[in-house]
Amino acid sequence: MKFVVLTIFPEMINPFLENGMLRLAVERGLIDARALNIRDYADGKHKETDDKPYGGGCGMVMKPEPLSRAIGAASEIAPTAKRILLTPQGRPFDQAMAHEFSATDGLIFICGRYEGVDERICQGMVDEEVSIGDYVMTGGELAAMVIIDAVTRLLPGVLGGDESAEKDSFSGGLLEHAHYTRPSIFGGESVPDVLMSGNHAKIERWRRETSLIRTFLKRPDLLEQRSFSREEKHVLTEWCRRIEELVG
Ligand code: 4FV
Repeated sequence: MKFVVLTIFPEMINPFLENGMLRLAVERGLIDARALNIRDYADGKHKETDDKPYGGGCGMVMKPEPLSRAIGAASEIAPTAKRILLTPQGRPFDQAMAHEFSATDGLIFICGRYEGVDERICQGMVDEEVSIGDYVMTGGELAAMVIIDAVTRLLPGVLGGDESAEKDSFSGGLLEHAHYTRPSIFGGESVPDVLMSGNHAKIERWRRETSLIRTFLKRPDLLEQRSFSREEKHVLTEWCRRIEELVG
């Protein structure tokens, strides 16, 4: 899978690609990721990539010419890649979109700075606008890295055998169950006995049940659109029964 990040700060991106899971994915040839400096496609001795906004007002806007050339160069590297503009106005990024993107063969990220990019780029050279959250950052670079990370870990062969994306939070629409490791007692708190029982059927049921209850307690919104299995209905009604018993 190819990732091309268009930015005026490639030095923000390269260390990210040279560490951890991303470095392994590059070394295993599972991804081809690079940053292109938009300034390399700017004109004049000052290589301006931004200018004052027409109509006045504060802040600067990214110029269309350097961006359009950089997008052209990126499309030569990854001809079928989706061209994504990172912006608070975009489609909210989530695990479902991460899976959707992981099924494509490439993504080109346009990282805005200042007030944003000239609208003629948005209209003519962008396939999708994506937002990582309802807040305003100083640039799109962090958003590009968030998406590259969440997508790359879904690619076959990236997460080793002992790690799998299948049991992720949000896969199956539920938050992940609690995790414990040695020591068995820490801060006076012991690990739930079921996890020490070696009874995998019981362990799997405990994990499904705690995922469901944690989701109910922490992110009930995730359950609104969700249909429940017979076991899940039983777990939730059992909890309601106990609560009603408690409150009498
Ligand atoms: C953003 C977000 C974001 C807005 C102006 C870049 C900045 C600057 N990108 N999700 N939230 N972008 O705040 O994706 O150009």
